[in-house]
Amino acid sequence: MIQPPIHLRRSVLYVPASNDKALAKLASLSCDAVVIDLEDAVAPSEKAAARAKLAGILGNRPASVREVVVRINALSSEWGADDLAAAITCAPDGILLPKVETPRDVLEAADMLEDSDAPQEPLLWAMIETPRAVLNIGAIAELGRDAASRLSCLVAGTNDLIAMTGVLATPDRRYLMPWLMQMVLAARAGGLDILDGVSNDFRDLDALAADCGQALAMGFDGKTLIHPAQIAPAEAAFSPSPEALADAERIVAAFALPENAGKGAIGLDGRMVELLHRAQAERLLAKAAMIAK
Ligand code: 1VU
Repeated sequence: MIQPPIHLRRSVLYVPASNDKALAKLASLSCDAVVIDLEDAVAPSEKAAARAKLAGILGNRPASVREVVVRINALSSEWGADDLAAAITCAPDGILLPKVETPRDVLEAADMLEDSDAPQEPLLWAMIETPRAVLNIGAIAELGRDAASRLSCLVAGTNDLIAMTGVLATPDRRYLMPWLMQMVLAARAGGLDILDGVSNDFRDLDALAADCGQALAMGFDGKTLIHPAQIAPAEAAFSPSPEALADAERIVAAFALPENAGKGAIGLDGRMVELLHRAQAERLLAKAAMIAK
């Protein structure tokens, strides 16, 4: 199993590149990543103007955001190639590709980055939001094993998936669940991060907290967001709890005892812990250290 590098992607906020007020707000926000959106949040008549703003936005990166990602329009659309070219010149940390349906869709963007002599970053993020993408998810995620693909993160696009399949959007997401779990499994197989889709009711923070708790239990690394009020609940849900951290410290300390040297499995507090649990504990502690920074 591949252990991907640890990124903090608990809270990932979409900001429409056409919304000057929201862009100005960024300076006062702290979250793990922002996605500057050129796609769905931007009307066709505003696409070119929004794209022209990228250099200014990236040149004035918000200080308390770890990653700045640009969501371009699909490369098959009339705007995609210009969006990608503009994004490359602005050197974001990532480029989010919408409507990815096959590995070829990712490799096409990776090839364009390679041809432009872009450095190791930007990494590529891929939206999984169509029935075809779900059916091809194993092959898409497998690209995570090939560094040349630059693929780093999958993003569930639940709004599109609901619209395109006709499933009923229920609060417990029961009809989406099989597809979301397929995405999580594929992401793990490919060594990729995976983010949950957005919660549209941005005033209902209790419902958001429930969605985040569910996404954490399903194995997601974080949540995509549409409003600043959603940042704190997402970060609370996807940060290791004090109890989990205390347990991780106990596991690491137990394996470090001289009597446990060289052992693959030990007893701790009446349960078996194995080296895989120590590896999990170390990852959790490393994540907590990144958050503390
Ligand atoms: O405090 P201020 O008045 O200065 O700022 C407002 C508002 O500008 C700001 N704000 C944001 N800032 C940064 N990023 C955002 N996404 C964002 N949203 C709002 O926060 C202050 C309070 O805002 P508000 O409560 O008055 O809300 P508004 O009516 O201004 O905005 C609501 C919407 C939903 C329109 C806004 O939050 C928004 O545009 N969100 C992002 C929509 C988007 O990007 N959609 C596409 C991605 S989702 C998708 O494609 C699914 C896969």
